Amino acid sequence: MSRGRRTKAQPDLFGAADTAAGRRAIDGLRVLKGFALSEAGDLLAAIGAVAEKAPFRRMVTPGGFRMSVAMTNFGCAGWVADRTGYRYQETDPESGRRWPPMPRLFADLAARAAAAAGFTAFAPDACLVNRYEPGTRLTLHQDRNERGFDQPIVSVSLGLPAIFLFGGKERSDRPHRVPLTHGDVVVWGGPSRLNFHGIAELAEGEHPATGRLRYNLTLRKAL
Ligand code: MD6
Ligand code: FE
Repeated sequence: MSRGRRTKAQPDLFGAADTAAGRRAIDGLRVLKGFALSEAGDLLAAIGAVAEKAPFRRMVTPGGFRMSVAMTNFGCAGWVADRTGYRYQETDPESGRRWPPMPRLFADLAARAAAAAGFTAFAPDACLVNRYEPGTRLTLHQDRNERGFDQPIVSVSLGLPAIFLFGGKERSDRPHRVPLTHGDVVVWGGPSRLNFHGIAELAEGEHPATGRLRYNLTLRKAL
């Protein structure tokens, strides 16, 4: 990764992204432990507000499977799945209206996290919100519906802990297991941008901020 190269070692930023085999971090993946902790309450309040305008829904994949994770979007573009495919679109297919605008807080946080990982001037136009209950999971996938892959993706974890599965270029590559907890921010870009990844089945639990739920925000430059 050329733009994402950090100039000096910040071991705590790598933290959980270290491989079991050694201290080497996973290429292109930065885990900023607790980066969003002080803003978590505001982020959750905003998620509650968006859900009133664009309710969480479980989308159906082109293969005909209903996803176990419920989703909604903020921003100029929202990620959707239906029987015809996966794409970003400017309107919510449930209502026909535009997605609720991205709160300033989200774009600011994403830009700060991206900068901390070496990506300057990140300006997201899409924020996908995932909601997990214990027992739900996100199978290995690639994020390739964005128009370009030079910008990173900034991902914020809230509520129940999860294991982020970070695989390779092939679906069959055995993934690393990266634990993510409330307030963690992942910045991902560069050479592994198109690697397969997912979320392991969420364990049963109760979180003071979200109860029996995990939320994940992924902020992207989609258009
Ligand atoms: C999640 N995240 O954490 C699922 N994709 O709920 C993703 O699929 C993801 O965290 C691209 C970049 C960062 C991510
Ligand atoms: Fe993804």
